[in-house]
Amino acid sequence: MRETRNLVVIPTYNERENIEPLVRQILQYPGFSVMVVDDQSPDGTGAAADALARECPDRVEVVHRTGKRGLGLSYLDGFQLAVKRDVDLVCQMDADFSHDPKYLPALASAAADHDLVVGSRYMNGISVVNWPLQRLILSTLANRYIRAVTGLAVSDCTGGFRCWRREALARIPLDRIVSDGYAFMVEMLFEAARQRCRIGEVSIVFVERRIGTSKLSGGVLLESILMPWRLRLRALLGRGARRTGIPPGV
Ligand SMILES: Nc1nc2c(ncn2[C@@H]2O[C@H](COP(=O)(O)OP(=O)(O)O)[C@@H](O)[C@H]2O)c(=O)[nH]1
Ligand SMILES: [Mg+2]
Repeated sequence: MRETRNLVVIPTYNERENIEPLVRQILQYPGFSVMVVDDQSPDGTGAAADALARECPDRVEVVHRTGKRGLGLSYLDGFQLAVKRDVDLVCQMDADFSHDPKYLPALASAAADHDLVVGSRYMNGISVVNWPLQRLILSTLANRYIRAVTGLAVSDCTGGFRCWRREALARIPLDRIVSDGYAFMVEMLFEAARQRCRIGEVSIVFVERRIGTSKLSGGVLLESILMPWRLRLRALLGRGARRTGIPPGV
C-alpha cells in the first residue's frame, strides 16, 4: 500500500521552546509534514518556525496570522489551507507536548477506515498525567455533559489531538464554525457527525505541559458550557449542509 501523505496542523501562541523539538520529532515519521499556525507570538515562536521551514521547505510551512487571536480561528485558517494541499490526512495537535507525536502513526493508521480519528484521554479509564484533581473532574464532567446534550458517542469530545481524512475535513462547513477553545473541538466533532463521518478513537496518554503556560481559561470554559445547547438547537432547526439533524447515536 502507498504511504499516506499526512499534514499536521499545529496552532501556536508563545511556544518558542516547544516548537522546534516538536517539529523535529514529527519529521522523524516518514510521510508527515507540518503546518505551524502562529498568532504573532510575542516570544518569537513564529521566527523559530520560519527557521525550520527554511531548513525543510518541503515538509514545514508557517502561517502567520494577523487577524483576531484564537485557537479556533487559527485552526480554521490552517484547515482552509490544508484541505487544498495534496495530502491524504490532516492531523491536529497542541504544540506543548501534551500530545505526544508517537501517537501520530496510530491515529493515521486508524484513519484508513475512519473519516475522523480522535485521540482520547478517556477511552480506557482516564489517561491524563499531571493535572490537578479539579481540572480532571471538570474535564470528565464536561465530557459527560457534552455527550448527554449533543448525543455524541465519543469518549473525549474536547481533546485536540485528531486525524481527519482530508476529504472529510473538506466536507465540514468551516466558514460556519463559530466557537473557540474547547467548544471549537466539540463543534467540529458535531459537524463531522452531521456529515455522517465515520468517527473512531485511539487511546492516548495526555501529559500536562512542562514548558510555557496554558492559554485557555475563563471565557472559553463558559462558551463550552453553552455551546452543546446551541449545537442541539442547530440540529433541531436543521441549519447547515444537512437538513436531517444528527443521526441517532452519534
Ligand atoms: N495560534 C494560536 N494558538 C493558540 C492560541 N491559544 C492557544 N494556542 C495553542 O493551542 C494549543 C493548546 O493551548 P494550551 O494553552 O496548551 O491549552 P490547554 O492545553 O487546554 O491548557 C497550544 O499549542 C497553544 O500554543 C491562540 O490564540 N492562537
Ligand atoms: Mg496544553
